Amino acid sequence: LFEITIDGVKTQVSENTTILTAAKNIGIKIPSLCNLKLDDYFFNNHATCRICVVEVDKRDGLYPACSTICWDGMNVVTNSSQIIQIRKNILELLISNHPKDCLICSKSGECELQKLTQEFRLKEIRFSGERNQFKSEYSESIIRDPEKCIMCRRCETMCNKVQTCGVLSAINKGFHSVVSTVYGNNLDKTVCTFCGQCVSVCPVGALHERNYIWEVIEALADPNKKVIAQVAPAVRVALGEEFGMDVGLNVEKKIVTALKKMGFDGVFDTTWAADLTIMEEATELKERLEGYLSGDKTIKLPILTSCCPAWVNFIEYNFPNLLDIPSTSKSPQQMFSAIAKNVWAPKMGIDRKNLVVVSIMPCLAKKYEASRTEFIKDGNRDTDISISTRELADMIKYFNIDFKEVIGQEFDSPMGEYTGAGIIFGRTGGVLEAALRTAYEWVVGEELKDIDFLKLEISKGLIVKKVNFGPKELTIGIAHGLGNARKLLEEIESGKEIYHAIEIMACHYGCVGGGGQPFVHENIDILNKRVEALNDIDKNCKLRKSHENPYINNLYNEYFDFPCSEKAKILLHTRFFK
Ligand code: HC1
Ligand code: SF4
Repeated sequence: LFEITIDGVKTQVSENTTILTAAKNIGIKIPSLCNLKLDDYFFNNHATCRICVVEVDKRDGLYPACSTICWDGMNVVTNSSQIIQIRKNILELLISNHPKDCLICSKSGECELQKLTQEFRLKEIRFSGERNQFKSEYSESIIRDPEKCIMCRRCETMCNKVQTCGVLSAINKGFHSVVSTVYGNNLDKTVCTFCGQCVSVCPVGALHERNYIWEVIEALADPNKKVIAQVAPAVRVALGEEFGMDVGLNVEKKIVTALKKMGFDGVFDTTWAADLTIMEEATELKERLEGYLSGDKTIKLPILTSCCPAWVNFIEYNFPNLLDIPSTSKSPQQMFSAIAKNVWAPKMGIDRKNLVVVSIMPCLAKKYEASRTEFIKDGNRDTDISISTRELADMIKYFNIDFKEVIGQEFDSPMGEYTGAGIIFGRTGGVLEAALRTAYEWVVGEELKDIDFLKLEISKGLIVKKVNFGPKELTIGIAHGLGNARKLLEEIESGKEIYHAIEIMACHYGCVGGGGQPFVHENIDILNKRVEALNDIDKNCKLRKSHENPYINNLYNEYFDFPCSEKAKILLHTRFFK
């Protein structure tokens, strides 16, 4: 530890602390734009924007606070007439080269450049700038507006260092510099997984979701269409943030009422389908485990969860030789829609072409998943439209619904009832935990009394654990972030460690940190609170194991007979493509 002084306040700092962090620790705010530290998982310190300049020891020149490491006895001034003039110049230069369509920008209200401009009370831009002439680029999930790129390079750090996807990197010089894909290709012509984590950290509107709100509203306005919604587990513990409600508050009942007020004919729960996914996936796990333990050399382990569509893209692009090990069970989104279109609609006398299934997801890759050809029948998608939590918030605002005051109601039945196992799908480790709760009882043949037996520390991002499974011990791996997934897959390829089951989620903390969730900016604690909220819902559920869901059991009795039956394989399973 050594002592430094910031704006006349003495403070002790440890080695390798930046001025920005030291100031933050004593409540002195230095404006910054490119710098972003979420936790050990994500740290962008390219020092490109220079908004955070400060004076040090009355020396000549200014120092970027984000990348200058403190030294003993240092004396820092964060605001002086010189600094303020320079900051104003920097901000003006940045904005001179930025489109000024803030009124209709997708990031308006959340944009960190807009916020900084307001905080600085900037009233003029003296420079004309030399605007980049980059084209916007569209994919099913994500839109890139390179004209808005401010070269903070957060997306590049996320895509390359954290996700190890290598899709985005800085090109060109001066006014022409921008973060781009290879040859400026559309994201869908690259190995982009559509994880949307770059969108989560982009401070401006250069990367944002493709918005499908107006397609939903058009369907709602069409008298010939029946429109139903499915709501993902993680949406309910994040949507309230958009309306100033407590972080982690479960607003599922209010969501149902809000959607009904908009004109949805049915509002169901993806969590119900998560229980269905577990029935299929736990059966696969049981069959593969029993085969493997009996010495059948043709059985391959580990089984990999496959409900995260960005993760599926990642393995398809990067590890095509491992495509025979993921579970073939469809994701809950796709299971729900398959049942809605093929079982529920005929029962209700609705032609599948007149039924519009809207999924409300914390995820941007779900938009892409819905468009995959294996989920389209005779030109009609199973999931017609997927919108994000943020898009749902916007829709509620368009419809002028006072969300805070709305009286909640239950999801429609059936396809609305869930167990605690389904709800924890929305956080890291939850899918595997849910599968093991069921597989334990099926394989070991006795009741699992200690339901919380996994005790996961999910903030670690990569968990390898031995768990007691009756008389046997299983080795499981759990990863969030595709870089962590890569480490596990490389271990499988090398045969270094024998895993029995692995769960992978592309996003930080799982779906609660999805690319379509309300922005957390630098407040990682929000993700922890969303996780705790899902855990609380699980703990308060009367039923906490998917195989105890009576509505799922009815479906098997009436339609599929048993999990992984021939009928179930047709409707509830999928395949992967090299
Ligand atoms: Fe997820 Fe899933 S948990 S993928 O994280 O398996 O998006 O919430 O809906 O499909 O249920 C997302 C969340 C979600 C699916 C489920
Ligand atoms: Fe990279 Fe994910 Fe963004 Fe695609 S969506 S560019 S994979 S961070």
